[in-house]
Amino acid sequence: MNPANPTMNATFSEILRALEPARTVLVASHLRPDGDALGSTIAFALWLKSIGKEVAAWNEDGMLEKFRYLPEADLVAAPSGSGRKFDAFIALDTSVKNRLGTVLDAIEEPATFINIDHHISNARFGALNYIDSASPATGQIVFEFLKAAGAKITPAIAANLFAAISTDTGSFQYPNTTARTFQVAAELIEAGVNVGALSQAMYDTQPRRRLELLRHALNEVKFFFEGKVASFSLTQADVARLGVLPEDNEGIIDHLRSVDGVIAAVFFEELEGGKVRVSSRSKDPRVDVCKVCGLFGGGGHALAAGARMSGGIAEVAEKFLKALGDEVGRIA
Ligand SMILES: [Mn+2]
Repeated sequence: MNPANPTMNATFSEILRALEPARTVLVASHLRPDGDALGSTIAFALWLKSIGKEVAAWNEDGMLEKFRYLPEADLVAAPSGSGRKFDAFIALDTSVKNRLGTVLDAIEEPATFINIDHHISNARFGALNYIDSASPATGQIVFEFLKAAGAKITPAIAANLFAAISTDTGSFQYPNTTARTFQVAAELIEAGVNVGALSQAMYDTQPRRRLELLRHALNEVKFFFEGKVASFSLTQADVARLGVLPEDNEGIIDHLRSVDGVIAAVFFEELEGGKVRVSSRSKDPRVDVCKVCGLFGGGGHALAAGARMSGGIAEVAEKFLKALGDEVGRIA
């Protein structure tokens, strides 16, 4: 089943053929999941169920509270058991294998390991890989795949894919949003998405503690390199004081990036055990934050990337900002 050239994508029909004999299938996505990871997972799992497969949909973090609005959200569970056997395993939206986290600890590696993703830094760890870095969301690839499979796009599948694509494109605003993305969105709406209700659930329903986090971020924001870079930090002490959950952090960085003159924004989050989670965003394609994160063992997309670094938060911030300054300086 290994393609002769690991840098080449499997075709949709090869993936379909590989799935055909499978009775039990596991679908999973990266830890600290976003809307694309969870929406794609549920949509794929719903289709597999509709064709008679026995399906598990797992994420290390289970189903996050803030994505409970996704239809059939209960399908997603945290991994359970050990040495679990599945005939096939589909990893979605996951750039490197270890981002599957504890999902990997619970299973025996299946023969049919399928990796579908849109991260340019994807390590092609599957036996069958379908990586399209031109796609703005894994959800858009899953849509194309389901169309190729002749799947019926039910309202629940449609809403999950719409949420996946909407959240990963910043609501159809990021530069990788193409005419095709809007065509796919239109087809999903025709298949039964209630855009108003779904968008309100996605963008206008945040817990108050997230506003407290935003207040903290706006108080703490610092500008560097003549205002081209903005960053803020969140320590464990801040987390305890504000009572925020890891899932609250998503999107706060966009407020920094949105400032006129800022090209790149960075968010440093102190984790337990002497680690720091770095999230970075760029709004100029010439400033490649994936490259900068790559210097520290991370990855992602050119305009949105992350890394986990060891060390104190101040020391990590200094190191990262220096490297980012070099990248930003190249276009000055
Ligand atoms: Mn994604």
